[in-house]
Amino acid sequence: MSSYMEDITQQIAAYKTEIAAFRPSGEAALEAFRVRFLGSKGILKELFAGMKTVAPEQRKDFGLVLNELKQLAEEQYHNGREQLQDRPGESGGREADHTLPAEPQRLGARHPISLVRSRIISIFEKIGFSIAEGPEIEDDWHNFSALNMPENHPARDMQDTFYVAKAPDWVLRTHTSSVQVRVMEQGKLPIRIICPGRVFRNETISARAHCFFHQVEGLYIDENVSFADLKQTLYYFVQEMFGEESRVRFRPSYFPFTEPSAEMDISCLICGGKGCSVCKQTGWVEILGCGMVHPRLLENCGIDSRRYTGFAFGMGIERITMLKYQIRDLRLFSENDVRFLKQFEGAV
Ligand code: 2U9
Repeated sequence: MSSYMEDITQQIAAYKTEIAAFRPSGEAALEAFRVRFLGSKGILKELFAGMKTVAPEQRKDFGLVLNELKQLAEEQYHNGREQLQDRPGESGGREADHTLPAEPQRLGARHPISLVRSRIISIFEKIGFSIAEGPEIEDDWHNFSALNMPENHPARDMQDTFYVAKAPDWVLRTHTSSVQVRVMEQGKLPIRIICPGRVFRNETISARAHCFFHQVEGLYIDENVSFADLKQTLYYFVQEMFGEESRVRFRPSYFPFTEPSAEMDISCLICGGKGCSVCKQTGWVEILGCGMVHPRLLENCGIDSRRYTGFAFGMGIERITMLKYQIRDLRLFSENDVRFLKQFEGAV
């Protein structure tokens, strides 16, 4: 065998090994392979062109070897193309088809507490209430003393309240009334605010109670504010929140911060007042507490109680939400179970 034939045979063996081992890393690598071996100025073209320098008696065998090499290169090229097409992602593979319909975008759902909180806010905003917010960690004065809750009041007990520090006392606020106190202390009258926010109580967790929940409290202080204003405001709220057929009733009650005080019930949403298991056969369900602001509170905050009067109310957002959406267990609100949360998709 001539030295040219020896050299070229070795070279062909090396090409064969290289071709057989080829696995494209991406489109660019596959194209480079095609150009190198199968292109119009590629290795195979050059090898076939060299045929004429091969001795005539060896030409047939040499041709067979070259054809085999060409076939292998073509096979590897096609295998490589298939391999890239099966591979997802941008490192090669199928080009993105922009004509296909878009993948549907999954929107999350608003949390039911957030939905109801927004609804309550917009109902009161329509009649001139603005929103006030304050700290979740409060001092003794704003959470208890200013609100006519004396030293020995049971709510101050460590069993009921989370203390962050003692003497001086700092607590996780047990209601958003502390925000109203802060607004009253600013001394700008009249006041017409609602105070939404998270509150904390040292309760055993159950279907009906939790160690944190959400409140919206309201306060209206001006000259000549009466219990009739309170009743009409809350009646308007109920009609907007629960529908025009809803009826309300007020029962006398006691709170240290209001005098007189009342609890407000609405006609049962399930039976319309006929009596069922939800309303315990009474036809009524309690939704909030309210009353005329105790004159001592006004004075505590530097407001002249002979000139000004006011009403206040407080409700638990969880309670309103449970009634509105017929939710039986308060713990569902904080368990983050998507099966529960998904049910509020699309609610606004
Ligand atoms: C000031 C003056 C008066 C707020 C009020 C209630 C009655 C009440 C409860 C409802 C369910 C709390 O979430 S709940 O447990 N609230 O019954 N809240 S009157 O009275 C105030 C607040 C601030 C300065």
